[in-house]
Amino acid sequence: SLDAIDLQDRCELSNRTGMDSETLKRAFLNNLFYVQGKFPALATTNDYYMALAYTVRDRLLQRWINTAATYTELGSRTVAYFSAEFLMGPHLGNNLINLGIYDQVEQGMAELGLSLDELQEEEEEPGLGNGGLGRLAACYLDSLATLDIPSLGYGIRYEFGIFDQDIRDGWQVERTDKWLSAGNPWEIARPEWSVEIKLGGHTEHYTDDHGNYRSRWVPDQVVKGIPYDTPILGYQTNTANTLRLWTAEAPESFDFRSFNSGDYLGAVYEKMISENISKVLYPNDDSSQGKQLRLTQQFFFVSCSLQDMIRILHGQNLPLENFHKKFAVQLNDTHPAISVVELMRLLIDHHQMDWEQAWTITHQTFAYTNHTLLPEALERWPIELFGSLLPRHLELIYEINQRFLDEVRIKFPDDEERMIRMSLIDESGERYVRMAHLACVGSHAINGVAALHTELLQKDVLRDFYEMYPHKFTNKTNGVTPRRFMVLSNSQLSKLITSKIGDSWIKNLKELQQLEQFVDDAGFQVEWRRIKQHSKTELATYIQNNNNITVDPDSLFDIQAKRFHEYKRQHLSLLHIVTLYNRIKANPDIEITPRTFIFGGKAAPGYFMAKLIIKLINSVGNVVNRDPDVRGRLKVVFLKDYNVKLAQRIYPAADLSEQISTAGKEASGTGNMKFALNGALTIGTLDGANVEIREEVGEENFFLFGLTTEEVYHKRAHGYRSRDYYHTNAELKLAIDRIASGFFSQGDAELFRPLVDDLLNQDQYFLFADYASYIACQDQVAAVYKDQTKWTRMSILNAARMGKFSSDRSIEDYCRDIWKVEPVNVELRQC
Ligand code: CR1
Repeated sequence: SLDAIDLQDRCELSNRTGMDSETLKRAFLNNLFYVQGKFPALATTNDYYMALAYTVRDRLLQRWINTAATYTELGSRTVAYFSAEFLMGPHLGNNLINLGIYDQVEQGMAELGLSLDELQEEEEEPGLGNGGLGRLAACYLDSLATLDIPSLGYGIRYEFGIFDQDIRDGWQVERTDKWLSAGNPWEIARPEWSVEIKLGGHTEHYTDDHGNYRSRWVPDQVVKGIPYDTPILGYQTNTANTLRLWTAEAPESFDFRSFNSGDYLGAVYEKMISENISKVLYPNDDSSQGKQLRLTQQFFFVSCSLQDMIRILHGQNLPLENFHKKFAVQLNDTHPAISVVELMRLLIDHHQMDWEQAWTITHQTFAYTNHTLLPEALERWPIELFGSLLPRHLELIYEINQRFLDEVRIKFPDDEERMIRMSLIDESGERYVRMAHLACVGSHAINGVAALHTELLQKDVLRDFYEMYPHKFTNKTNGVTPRRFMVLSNSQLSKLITSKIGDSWIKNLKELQQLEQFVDDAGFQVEWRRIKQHSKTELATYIQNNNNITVDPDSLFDIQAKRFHEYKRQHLSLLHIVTLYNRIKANPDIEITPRTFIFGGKAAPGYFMAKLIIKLINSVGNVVNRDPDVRGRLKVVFLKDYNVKLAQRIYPAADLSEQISTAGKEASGTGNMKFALNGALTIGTLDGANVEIREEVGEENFFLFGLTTEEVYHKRAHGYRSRDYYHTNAELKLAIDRIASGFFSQGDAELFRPLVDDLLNQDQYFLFADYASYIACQDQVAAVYKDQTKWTRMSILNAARMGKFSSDRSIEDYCRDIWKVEPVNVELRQC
């Protein structure tokens, strides 16, 4: 135990790389003493967590330094993943898994009387993302490192990540996320690599000594970007890549000037304004707000990163002309699209390169991933706002546009309409810069994130660009990392799988296919079911403790966990719940498959309808969970503050995964993959990656319902009237009437009126059109669940056939088709 180890002993421990249980234990106590300055009697759980984190970090550092040294020596071609969001989730558990020391550490901690689970719980997760897009970036960093691909993640070190969600009286309440307040043991600041960023001001034009016409940017504000590095270790490899996030500060020189002029408060104000840039993550998923601070954030991290890359290039004695040979930059949506112009500016204005060469380098450097078809998410910036913040960039955009439109004119003569549609500038009313167009023109590759999504991009949203540059387009179906979302979060299932087929599935997920040989093995089925039951029981305990609701682990766990958005249709699931409830009220003895409906997810703070849907879930839950007629057969649970940590508890416990977006709206989805990998069956539409999941697992193992994308388009074009469905479907009418009457809101018939009115009069997302098909499909789900052998069989087949959806496969596709980059082996040397 802790007390048994002599204080004197602890001071003498210094081994920072050993991985055996004894060495780890001693290093841990050493860190408690020297880093936290504590001994066991005074230590808090946080002290223990920090001591363990530093113990793990020491073991990462050796790999990290070796990796950097190897890349520097070899001048390796490197992927730079530019993303405004990295939703990393807790580092501790993942690093233990990837180092291969999870079990040793768990045992070592237990010997000291500590629980590794509790220590992991202590970590405040870095929630520097909203949802799928940010989490995808995190999965991709894991796969890049695991596949030994030299890479850097570049983004923003938001002081406040995605808000913490509280529920009060059934409503979402936002609280600021103070993830840095207890310190962050995983990052290292690198102030020596700070860079300066210009903002605002005007441009000047002059002729240089060689008689060349040149431009320069005279900003009215300069801020400093300071990089903070976090090591990203691959699974069972020596490769540890870097996530480099930028913090904004005021440069000393500026403070100084104001200070000398006596304007002390002015100087401090300047500092405050600068620091605002990296203060907070915009909490909108799939929508753009068009705020100046957001554009500033985008430019800030992009300019910092490109300057950093030029420094690295010079550091390896490579000429600037080789920029695109040294780096492949992936633009994660249009958020970093301004980098196309910033790289042009750096090459032309700072390094005197001519336009043609600068453009060749630039467009060979960048590739663009589109993540959404929703029009409200396509970023555009009013010209005024853009020009006042980035005057030089606006000039460059005009020049890029002119040359681009000349190309369009040559390829499509006499097609004025096309030129207007494709221009980088939207001139239909107030003038805007169209960031997706900029990304398309400035990149050599463009991709969607699922087969259907890429097809729709080509046919619809980016059709003109597809016709112009068909060779640029490819599909790259999303994937998820099996390390975090199986090995770490579902250790029992992982161990069962490994006991049957060995552990190479963890790096080669296609090998899960071998599980098919056990699908009819009764013993294996029993084990499979026992583990699912175990995870459900654990989630039930969590629900009991957090929501004070008792749920039955034998009931069907029906889960929808994702951001709240009308297109994702959490309220369609609600209509199903109300329908089941109505059936019970009409006939209390009706035979019904017991179900626990679990929801998790945040709504954008300004998205009224999404927040109203959360309120409705809680209101329906309050009635259904207490009604004696229900006899506990239905439970509705809203789990607050859905984040990566909670997601890791949820996936293993799901029987049914709700993937019920309106066809043509969800670009891919990635939760759908994590659920199925953990053996949940999917009820879903033919949307996003659902299409490919169904193809892989087999249509007989997937609960399909709803309109297809084409049917939705067709209905919309021919005047969809949701009210007709309401009048012709008695169960639907009853469900809507119950909600509208105030039955779930203590008689208040006004509360949910905006939602009900919208569904009756608009129903943009075709809930009513899909209702009957959804209910029929859910009835079938309930019937199959009663046959546990059949269900288990389907569950095993789902997991066994998910190999395609590893983020390793996605990254291999990007490496081969877009980045043209090869793995680099890192040898461990003594540092
Ligand atoms: C999409 O909505 C997709 C992720 C990751 C989201 C989701 O379907 O799985 O991206 N898009 O590709 C998004 O956040 C800003 O757009």
